[in-house]
Amino acid sequence: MDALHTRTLQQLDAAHHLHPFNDNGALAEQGTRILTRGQGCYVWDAEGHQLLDAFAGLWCVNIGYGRAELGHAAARQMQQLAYYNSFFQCTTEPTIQLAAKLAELAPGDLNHAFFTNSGSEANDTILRLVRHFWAVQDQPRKNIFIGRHDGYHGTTMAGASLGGMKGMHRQGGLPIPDIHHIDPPYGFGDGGELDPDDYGLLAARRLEAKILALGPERVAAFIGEPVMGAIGVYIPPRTYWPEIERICRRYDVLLVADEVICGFGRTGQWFGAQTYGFQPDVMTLAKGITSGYVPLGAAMFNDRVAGVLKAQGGELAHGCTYSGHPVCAAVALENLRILQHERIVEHARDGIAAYLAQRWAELGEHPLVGEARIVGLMGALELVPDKTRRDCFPDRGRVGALCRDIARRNGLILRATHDAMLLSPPLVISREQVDELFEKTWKSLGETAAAMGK
Ligand code: PXG
Repeated sequence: MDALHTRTLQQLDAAHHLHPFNDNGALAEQGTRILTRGQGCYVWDAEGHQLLDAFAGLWCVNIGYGRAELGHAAARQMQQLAYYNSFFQCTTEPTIQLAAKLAELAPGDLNHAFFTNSGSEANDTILRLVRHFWAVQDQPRKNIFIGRHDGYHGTTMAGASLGGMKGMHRQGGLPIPDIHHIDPPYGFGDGGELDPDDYGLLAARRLEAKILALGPERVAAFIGEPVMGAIGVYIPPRTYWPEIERICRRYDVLLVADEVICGFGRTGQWFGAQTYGFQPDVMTLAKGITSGYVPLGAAMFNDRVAGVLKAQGGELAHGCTYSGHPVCAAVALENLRILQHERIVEHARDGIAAYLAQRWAELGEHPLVGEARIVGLMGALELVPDKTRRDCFPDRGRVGALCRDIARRNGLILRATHDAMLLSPPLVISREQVDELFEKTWKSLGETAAAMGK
């Protein structure tokens, strides 16, 4: 793209486009970065720079960029039947096929899909339908959801309320009523010198204490990301989820896994719940379901919940114009076909995860890194002022942003949350690209330290 055209677009963007999760005043001054092309694990910007996308867009481009088959699937479906809805006793073939495919892939008896356009809407959906599930069984007061401080479940009123991001709660009067939060499992910041297995139990038992404080007859569900993504890839100890599951069963609290990031291979299994050995009653999906090629989300319900909704729920007063959109469903089916046919999840787990973990651990040797953690193809580097301690930088987020910008100049996209550098590459990343990732990250850490005068 020529420089003049790029500048014109930046001016139009500054004048007319409000960006999510940006300081729009500052962005308009600075000029947005325009991405123009993607192939495999790389994207190109308007200035022609090639960038290794170690973040898979926004945790979503699991099969990598540029797979023409997905475009063909969309074009075929658009020509045949661009749109029809799933209201009023209707639906379309790809929508049905996708519901059946998800039931086959999802663990246990999560056999029933409700479609949305995003992960946020999937979480709105489960909040309403789970409350309805209890209400039609004469338990309308069993309506409280428990989430985690610093959890991320989207940006709609319900999604942001279920999440525990304080900065989000401050905008728009959140959380909405009857949503509570417990502290997350964050070993690096909160685990002290405890053995990880003991810390996992301790962190999980915060749920039991909260349920008992509220009264089990008030608590409808617990929701959590198997690995907390946006806050900084908090990887729970292996004791955490089985204990959460035990507690949920004991008090008849539904267990909701938000698999929006973890789903479709990110943690090395198809779903994070499989990596951590627990069985959700309800699961929310988005992102990797289409590898980000088109928007789509889904809520999956087990036989118990769907059975009650079908037998006693009456008309579900819930749904979007595009619930089960046939073009999005066709693209999702093609994406899932490729993931299965090319054994991409297995490749990620058996072929690349161990090598990536080894190189990621080497980055942990860097003087700026307090901890390097990783599960499957999802990791974080905690940047710290003093490697021998776990203190944060006083001006939280500044060093992370600095490192992110330096990495960008070095041809690498990493996300920064506060001062943690986050990793979530396309699952198709090769060994050579892992080496490139290592080199560019190491170099960027060095330049960050130098820029800080270290
Ligand atoms: N649940 C989880 C676990 C997510 O990570 C959502 C729900 C919401 O999905 P939608 O499709 O409505 O965005 C997400 C989204 C970040 C970042 O900065 C993460 C997300 C979205 C935007 C930014 O890491 N995750």
